Amino acid sequence: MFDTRVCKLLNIKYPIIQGGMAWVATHELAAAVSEGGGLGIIAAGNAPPEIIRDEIRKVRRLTDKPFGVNIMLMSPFAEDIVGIICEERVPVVTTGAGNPGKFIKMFKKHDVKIIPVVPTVSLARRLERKGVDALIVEGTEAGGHIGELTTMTLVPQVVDAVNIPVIAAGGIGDGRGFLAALSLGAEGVQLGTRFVCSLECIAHDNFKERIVKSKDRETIVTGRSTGYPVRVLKNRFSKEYLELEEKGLTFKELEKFGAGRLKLAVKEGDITKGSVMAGQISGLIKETKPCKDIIEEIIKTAIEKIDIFTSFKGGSAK
Ligand code: TUI
Repeated sequence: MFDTRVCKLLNIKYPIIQGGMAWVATHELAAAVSEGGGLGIIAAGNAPPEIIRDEIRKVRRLTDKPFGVNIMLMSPFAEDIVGIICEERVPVVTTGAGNPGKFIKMFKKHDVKIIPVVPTVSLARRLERKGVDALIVEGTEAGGHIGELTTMTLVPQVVDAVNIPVIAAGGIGDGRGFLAALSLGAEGVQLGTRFVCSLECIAHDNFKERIVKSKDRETIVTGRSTGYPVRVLKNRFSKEYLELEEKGLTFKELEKFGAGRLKLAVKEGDITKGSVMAGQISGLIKETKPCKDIIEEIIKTAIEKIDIFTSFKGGSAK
């Protein structure tokens, strides 16, 4: 039933892709998602290239299923990471925080499938012309670095503008969100925050608990003044960051203030002074469980709910 182009392209059972979250998306999480029938992703973040080579080799020891690497294009090591992905023959690459245009030829040459995250219709069109395999269309509900438009509005606009498969991201955390995304014309989903709260994710328990305990209005966006908006959960760090933005600190000064904060939250568990990047779906997440269970529940719910559409058939719109 969920035999979409995304499953065929990526050679996976379910069209569920894990977000490429810096510090969080390690080989442990990637292997668990891939073993569960989705596509696990190792996030390169700002990590040095050799660390990522090691992560790629480690994921291969844990699973023989397809997996991918996410390149954060603002990383100083982005170009070297591209080289390693090609050398190691990684099957799939996702990109974020920029335009991967200049790397597309290199990926094609090495038979690496390329799926960029896009926040606009114009970038989606441009990248389709350059030959990318699919697009992750991410709404502003997502955690971390975000665009302006919501998933609900952006996904159908990109679906209408391109012919390649679209994967919806931002604000999806369960089977209802999955089915909604398919209704908008997406052929797969990417989940970030939901997989943070998984058993296999190496994020500190404080980080996971902060998400599990959060309510609907607990994310805010820092960095709007710098042109690099980032969605995080409210805490002392985000409050101070916003105050410094109000005072008019420059991008460089704010960058210095924010340096090392994601690692502090994810690895050390300091959820007061660290940056707890998470999406608006945080309020929906009530427990930490294995990736396999997260994936299977999504599929089970979607199959149950799909009956809603068949019941419409005999309705008044006939
Ligand atoms: O990339 C993300 N989310 C991220 S990256 C990130 S990195 C980081 N930041 C602080 C500390 C440690 C690590 C955190 N969260 N999501 C995908 C995404 N890509 N969202 C928006 C975009 C995007 C934006 C502009 C993609 C392309 C783009 O293109 C601009 C252009 O040049 O056309």
